[in-house]
Amino acid sequence: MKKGIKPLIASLMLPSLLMLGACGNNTDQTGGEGKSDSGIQKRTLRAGIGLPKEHPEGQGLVKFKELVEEKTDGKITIEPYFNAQLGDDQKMVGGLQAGTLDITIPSTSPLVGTVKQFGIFDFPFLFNNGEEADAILDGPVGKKVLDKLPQHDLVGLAYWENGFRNLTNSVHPVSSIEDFDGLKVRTMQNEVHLDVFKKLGANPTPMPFSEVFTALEGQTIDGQENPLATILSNKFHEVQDYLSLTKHVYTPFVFLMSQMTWEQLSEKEQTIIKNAAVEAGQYQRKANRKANKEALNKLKEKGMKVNELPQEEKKEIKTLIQPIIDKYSKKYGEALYQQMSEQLETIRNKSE
Ligand code: KDG
Repeated sequence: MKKGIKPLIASLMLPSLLMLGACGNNTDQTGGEGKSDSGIQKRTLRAGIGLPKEHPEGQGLVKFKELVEEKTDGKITIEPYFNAQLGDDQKMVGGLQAGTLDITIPSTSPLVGTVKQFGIFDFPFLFNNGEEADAILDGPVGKKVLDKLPQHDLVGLAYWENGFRNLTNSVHPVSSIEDFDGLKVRTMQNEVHLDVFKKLGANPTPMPFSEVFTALEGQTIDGQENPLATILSNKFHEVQDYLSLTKHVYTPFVFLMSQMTWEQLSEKEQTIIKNAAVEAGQYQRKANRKANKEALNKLKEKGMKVNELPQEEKKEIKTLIQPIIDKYSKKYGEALYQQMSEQLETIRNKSE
């Protein structure tokens, strides 16, 4: 075997081996005893995310762990895995569907291949602020989308926040539509994002989050787009010179549990887990907004050249990409999109 090939194989196999470990332990805990309809059984639930522990998503998962272990007197323990140790988002979601992993909290964007309705949250410039996003996601529209998950062996317990996305690249500042021209931009595996960046003249490449830093470092792509806290906590400033404050899309996280795991839980356990996911989500949203506010100055201190995308350019982009929204709102459900638009209009009228 070629020298050096063994470490490569080992590193590729690690997420699967860890996932199998998760599967074995979980089955041991609950295998022969079946479902208890009242009490709380001793069990370990394994949760994987793609971001670092110090990112607000990681802090939210730690909060969830504390809440569950406190409310079950330690009978249920949560074992967190960070930094895509168990694989990228789609691989971890597949683990939930296969019953080899219990919990993951991905962005909704790469889930559109499973539940297409998540795609309505990917429309550019949809929300003006986090409060609007909370109202939609925690309201009837967000619930309707979560209700599609059980038919895909998944249970959605809460929405958390990834946040408003901004563009970084290593070529030049982006302050007009023309500046997108030819930029090799990594996007999430999401058809709306791909179509939008193509329409702007960029050359988009869909890629799992776990591969982005290496691709930027190797300059196989020029740029990527993410919320500021994600840019900072993943050290993208080390391989990107320019940060353009576009806030072009708001991305939710969704707290997912394997339906196989969920159905093993008693009603009491389900209530504790659900309430902990919601409470940790409120905590995570607050932490995320604080971290994103603070990240901008830290990124400037680390040498990133920062510019705003002017409002008139944003208006021009909105007009340019409207046919994409028309196309996908039909695909994802005209009535659902209409309901979301009407709820947003009501919120905005009240705030005037
Ligand atoms: O698991 C981490 C990803 O879900 C999150 O970082 C998604 O914004 C994201 C991206 O760019 O993939």
